Amino acid sequence: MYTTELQKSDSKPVAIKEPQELIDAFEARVAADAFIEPKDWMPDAYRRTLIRQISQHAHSEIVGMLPEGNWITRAPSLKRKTILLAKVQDEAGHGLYLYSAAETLGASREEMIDALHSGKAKYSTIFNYPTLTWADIGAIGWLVDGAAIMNQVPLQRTSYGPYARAMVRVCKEESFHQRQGYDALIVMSNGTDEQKAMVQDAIDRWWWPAIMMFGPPDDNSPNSAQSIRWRIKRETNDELRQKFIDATVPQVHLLGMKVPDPDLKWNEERGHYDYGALDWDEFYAVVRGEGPTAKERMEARRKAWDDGAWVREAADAHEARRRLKAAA
Ligand code: BYC
Repeated sequence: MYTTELQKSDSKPVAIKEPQELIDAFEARVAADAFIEPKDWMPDAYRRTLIRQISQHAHSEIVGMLPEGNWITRAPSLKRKTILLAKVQDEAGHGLYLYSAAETLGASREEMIDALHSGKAKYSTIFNYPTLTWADIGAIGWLVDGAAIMNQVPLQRTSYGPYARAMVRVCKEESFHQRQGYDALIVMSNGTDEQKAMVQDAIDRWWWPAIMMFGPPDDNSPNSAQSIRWRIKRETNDELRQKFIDATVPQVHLLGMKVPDPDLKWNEERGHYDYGALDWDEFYAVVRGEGPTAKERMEARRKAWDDGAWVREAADAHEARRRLKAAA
């Protein structure tokens, strides 16, 4: 059923049929909700889908450190500074678990980093928007990490074991991130008129990009059907988006703020909020790398990689010396 594409020297891809008994055994394990582990046989397309999704997820965590990292020195108090510092460090940890999970599928760290830096690999659209005020940092914790949790809780039951296990820890940490963001906005929304206006302005700018994080609508999501079948994705993009909106609208109201969507309305019959049309042209433009801060983000990532070269070289030299000593 599945085929592996191999590149021949004349560059024409050749489809190699995968053994049916292996496919059947794999599908039976997935259907029984058993985890697929690194040494288990898996269809090549499953492996490639996971490498794509997990590495993009890792890139999002690492690029996601930038908009918040910009605010560590400007946080309004020592307490907020320590919280933000811890949060940004957590995101680095998430990136590392995820790169390691992708490595168990045969992807190398260099390949993945190179794909990010060359613009070949995607990362979440949300990190291509600027953080203009302190309220934006609250909004990122609450809305962006909140959307991430909604997406990642089902991924704790994704069919690939190392990815599922990484998600357990990531979700615990994201839950702290979400709360600290909301807490910062509760304080501001009980503050001066100027602070309240900053909170509303942050919600106005982050609401739509946050609900776009779940990806294109289901009828325009080329990867969803297969990923759901393989139990990589456990819920569709639109299902998760709806859950997030339903959970978050009351939180906006609790802050005394408005959702910037004139079409938002509780639908008694569906038991869900109806919401207005998303600007999918904007989404695809940001996916193509045309977001407001896309260039700045990639420049910052490449610079961090180049500036860190001496650390990688020192670690390699240390390891070579250790091996030499062990062999002596
Ligand atoms: N941004 O067929 P679809 C965080 C792409 S980090 C960019 O639905 P799929 C945090 C998609 O890749 C949270 N691209 O795809 C960190 C595909 O293109 P390719 C990050 C997007 O994979 C630091 C194409 O559009 N979370 O929270 O079935 C600080 C068609 O889409 C986006 C994850 O990465 C997007 N938003 O579903 C604070 C979660 N959406 O690859 C916070 C793991 C779609 O075919 N990932 N595309 O060229 C997933 O769950 C899934 O990959 C997605 C997309 C739901 C995102």
